[in-house]
Amino acid sequence: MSDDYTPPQVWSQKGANGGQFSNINRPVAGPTHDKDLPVGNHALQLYSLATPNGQKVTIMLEELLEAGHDAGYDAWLIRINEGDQFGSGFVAVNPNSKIPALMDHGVTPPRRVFESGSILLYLAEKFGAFLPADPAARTEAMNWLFWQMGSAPFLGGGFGHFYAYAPVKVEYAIDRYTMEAKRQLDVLNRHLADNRFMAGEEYSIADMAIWPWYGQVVAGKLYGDAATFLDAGIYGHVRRWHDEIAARPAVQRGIMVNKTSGEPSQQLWERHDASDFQTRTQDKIGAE
Ligand SMILES: N[C@@H](CCC(=O)N[C@@H](CS)C(=O)NCC(=O)O)C(=O)O
Repeated sequence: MSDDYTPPQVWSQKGANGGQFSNINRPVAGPTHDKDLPVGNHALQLYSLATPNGQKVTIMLEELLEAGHDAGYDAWLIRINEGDQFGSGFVAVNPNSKIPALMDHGVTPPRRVFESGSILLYLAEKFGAFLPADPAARTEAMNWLFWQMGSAPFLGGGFGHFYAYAPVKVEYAIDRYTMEAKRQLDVLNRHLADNRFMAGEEYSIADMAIWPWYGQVVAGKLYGDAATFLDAGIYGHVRRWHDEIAARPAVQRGIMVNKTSGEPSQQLWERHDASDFQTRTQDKIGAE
């Protein structure tokens, strides 16, 4: 790896590039191996991992249950660093081989839903929840949901990757994506100065999409010391909004599902029943 690279006329793969995800990066789509996905007892089957994209959906499912909806679900662990997303069963649910992916067996024939924003919208419409009924507020929720889907790759794939994961620290790349991450945080901060939630007074799927990324980075929960590097203290309105949402019991449960790192008491590798939060976390399983 050097800083005087001249791209050849046609790119070709040279093998692992040494990055944190080099073992799963590949230039082609499709399955690498045959593997069926497990199916549990609930209508909704989630295949995921507790990255910010995965947490959006488990937060939504726990919020639906908390609000009394019949949204029971099984959450199965997809270990992306071991290539589970390239199994034939997973690719049939999401041809893009990325978590989260959902199957709804409550409809005939069973329906696949992929892309976290699509899953949030699907669940919001299915249960008639967390999407404002008022057309103006609903449009605002959709504006911010789509903003998140377009913007987060700059925060995660751009800033997070080059600041925390790349095998070399490239000043140009870190500079470019830090500038954009800070600009996006300022977009949110200005909006949240005048709005309690993203779509106004009502907590919605737009908040659930944005919180695990931008909320968590401001709270110092993503990419090591990124909050210090980004001078996150200046985004006070984002922090106020983060803290209000972080206090919700459904959010506290949602971020534990399919989590494989951090405090063992906060890791629920698979979720099949509400009682799993009390009985199946890694501190309890490890002690069995
Ligand atoms: N736009 C997609 C992005 C999903 C995504 O990037 N998932 C990552 C984890 S956060 C993944 O599965 N990566 C595995 C891989 O790239 O092979 C969504 O929002 O659902």
